[in-house]
Formats: sequence, C-alpha cells, structure tokens
Amino acid sequence: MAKHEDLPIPVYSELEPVYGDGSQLEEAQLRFDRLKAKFVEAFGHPPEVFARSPGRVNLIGEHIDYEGYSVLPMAIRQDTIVAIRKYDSGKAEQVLRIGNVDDKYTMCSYPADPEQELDLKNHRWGHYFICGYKGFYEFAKSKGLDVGAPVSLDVVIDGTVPAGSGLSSSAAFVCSSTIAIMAVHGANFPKKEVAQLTCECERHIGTQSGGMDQAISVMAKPGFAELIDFNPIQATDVQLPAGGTFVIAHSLAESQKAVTAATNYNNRVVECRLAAIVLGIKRGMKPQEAISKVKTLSDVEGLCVSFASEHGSSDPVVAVKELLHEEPYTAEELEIITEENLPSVLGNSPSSLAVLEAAKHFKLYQRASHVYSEAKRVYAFKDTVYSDLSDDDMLKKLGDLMNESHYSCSVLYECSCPELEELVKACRDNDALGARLTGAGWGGCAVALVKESIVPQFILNLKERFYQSRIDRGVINKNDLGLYLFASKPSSGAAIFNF
Ligand code: NG1
Repeated sequence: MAKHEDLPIPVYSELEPVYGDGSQLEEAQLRFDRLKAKFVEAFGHPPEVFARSPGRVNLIGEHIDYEGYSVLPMAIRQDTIVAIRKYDSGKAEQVLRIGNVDDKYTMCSYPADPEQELDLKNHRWGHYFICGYKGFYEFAKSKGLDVGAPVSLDVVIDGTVPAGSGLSSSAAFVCSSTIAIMAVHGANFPKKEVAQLTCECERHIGTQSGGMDQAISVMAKPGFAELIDFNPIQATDVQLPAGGTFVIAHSLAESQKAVTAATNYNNRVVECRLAAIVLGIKRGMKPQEAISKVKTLSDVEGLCVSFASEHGSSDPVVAVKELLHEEPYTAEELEIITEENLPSVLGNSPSSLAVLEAAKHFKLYQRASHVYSEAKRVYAFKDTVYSDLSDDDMLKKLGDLMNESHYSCSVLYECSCPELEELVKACRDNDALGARLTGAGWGGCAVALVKESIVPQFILNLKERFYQSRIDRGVINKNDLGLYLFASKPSSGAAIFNF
C-alpha cells in the first residue's frame, strides 16, 4: 500500500469527508456558498475548483524544524479556502486577480509572470498567493512538467485561521493557494512533494521558515497529531491520550512574522547557523569546511554527542555548555573564529544581511541549548504517548514537557512576550496540566493541556482571568471570544473540491 505521504491531495465532490457532519458541516456549507457568491459577484463567473488547507497548533517542538529536527503538531479545524478559475484573457498581458470574502483585504492584482519578484518592502496580503504561484511554476519546471504558458487567474480567498496568531494562517494560505493553482492546471502531486514545495515557496515572503506548518497542513489526518520528520519529509500518526484536551488561547498580541523577520524569526535562524558553525570549528572542522558544510545544528549534533560521550554523557547540550560561552558573541569575535566576514559566512542572502544589520550581538549558547533540548522533548513527548503509564500519569508527564518547552522558548530562545507570559501563567493557575506558547511566538497563541472533564470551567476561568479586562477595554468584542479561546481536536489535512 502507498504510504500516506506518497498519495496525492484527496479530491472530493462533497464536504463531509473533510468537515464531518453536524454544525461544522453546516458552517462549512455556508462558507463555500458565500465564497462562490462573492466570486460570481467579483468576476461574473463561477469558480472551477476549490482547495482548502488547515492551520495547525504545534504541541511541542518549537523553532527546531528549520534546524532539521522533528516536531509534533496537529491540524485545527480553522482553514483557508480558495476558489479559482483560469482563463486566457486574449491579451498579451495576463493577470492574477485575488479577492477576499473579508472586505478588510482589498482586491490585489499581479502580473501572471511566475518569475516576478515580490516587493517585500511593500507587504500586501496577496503576496502569499504569489508565493504559491511562483512555487507551482518552479516545481513544474524542476520536474520538466509542461503546464502551458501562464494565463489569467481569478481567485477569491476565505480564511478562518486568525492572522499573526502562531496557528499558521500563512501556511494555510500558501498551501491552499498552491493546491488550488495545481488543481486548476489539472495536476496533483504527492503530498510530501506539495509539503516540500510549499515550504520552499513560502520563503519568497522573506522568512527562512522550516517546513512544519506546510507539512502538517498538507498531511494531517483527523483524530491524530503527527510526528513530522524532515529530510525526507514524513508524518507518523500520534494518537493522543484519552481524557486530555488541547485548549488554544490567543494572547491578543499579534505576531507579525514577516514584518519583524530581521530581528525575530530570521535572527534566530541566523544565530542557530552561526552556533552550528562555531561548534563545528570547536570540534575540529576547518573554518572554510564548516562554513560550506554546516547549515543547521542537526549537522553538528554527531560532533557534539561525541564530545559529550568523552564527558560521560550523550547529551549535545554538554558540548554547548563547554564549547560556547554564555555572553553574547559580537560580530568581530565570530569573524575571528570563522576567519571570514559574516555576510559571506551567510552567503550574502538578503534576508540574512538584514539580520546582520539589525543585530547587536548573537546569543549562540542560549539558542543552541534550546534547540538540542527541545528536540529531545519532542521524542520524550511521543515516547510518553506510547508508554504504558496510566492516563493520568501520562497527561501529567505531557504537561510537564510542555511547561519545560515554554521555559526554554521564553528564557533561552526569547520568543515569548509579556502577554504570552501572563496567559501561560493564567492557564497553569487554572489547572492546566501544562501550557506553552505555540508557533513562532512574540505574540500569538498559547496551547494548554487540560483534563477533558474541566474544559468548560477552564474556559470560563480563563475568560474571567485574561479576557474580561480586554473585552472591557475594547481590545476584542465579547461575541468574538470563541475565535480567540477554544478547545481543539486534530482535524483533516488539505483537500481539493470539485462540485
Ligand atoms: P508560525 O507560528 O505559524 O509563524 C513559524 C514557522 C514554523 C516554525 C515555527 C516555530 C513559517 C511558515 N512557520 O510558525 O516553520 O519554525 O514558527 O516553531 O515560517
């Protein structure tokens, strides 16, 4: 039997296989009807095909996917739906018109040239569609597929994953767009290839992202979290223990990942790369060899483990503690160690140059300690789920691992913020077994593991403790609370709809 990741994106003629039945199905039907109506209103024709891809919550394994380490997310029910039609405008210039059911996002148009560069200084919401568009053509070219000359596309988007929330609204958008573009061109690729190509093409937005969000959005299965491995991408089902529920709570601080990339997300990617190179050199690699061969901390894990074993341990963090120093590194010191100027160490990539320009110093010790310890926690989480502990002990252990992960994100990786700290504390004070920030951080959501029997009370308590004052101050509307605070079950992955 073909492996799950080798199968193409499923194509359905009805909504049930994805949205189940009951109120969720009704809600989905309304959204598809509204999307279609909006499409006809905007373009005077119905769409040819629809695609959807979900957001995700990462249960554990933060900021390690781009270092090559496995992560453990699950898809949530909130998703992005794309309606699309392709046509030949008959003119020399073909155009991509991208509308949104939410009037806040005004119609964007772009030329149909797949080689176009995105104007990153002027961030527009439609840029995420263009990431998928460019990715589709790049992939087709790399595979020698003939997908014809670019023609015009009409598109309308409907997204329910809250933006800047750490729930991967960007990946839901990029994946559903890429899949819609693929479907309207009559193509369908294996899930693992769609996961890989969507990860690469989202980098056109300027973040040096890992592949977690796209992989789970494309490969999720209802009822399971997935252990996602990279190089090659694969997903292993993880059945979560009965009796526990994951509650997602928004800190109401928006995490603007693309806009703050140089000081936040990409900064950490660069710090990890520098930490890996320095560790390689300290373990005997020639500086030039380390610069050309070492891309991630997983590349030098073997060297760190062999160092640790000389000190009676198997933990790479031992090497970090001995070989790196705790005080932040200056650019000058790193240039002496690497015998090279930093821009060329980082291959002069524009996004890395922006990081170097913005950075005062580099916290290599702290970032590497986080990555190696977090990578271990992911496996400890999975092993706990498969252990023969009683349900109660298992849930307690999982909660402890989540708490440790949050501490590491907050103190070593410094990707939390005051609102997330307040929220995580409120979750723990209200009997969550564990709580942590989820996703990139610097705002966005926390995820809490809560005993199923107390979920309604937990939600009420959190409303009182964290949200009420914000409702009173008008930060959010009380009727919208359900968008920011909800329990979530593992949902389905990407799909194409031909009605
Ligand atoms: P979010 O929180 O969705 O922006 C980002 C990255 C992930 C991963 C996490 C941190 C993208 C598309 N996603 O997720 O790959 O690195 O941060 O664990 O950049």
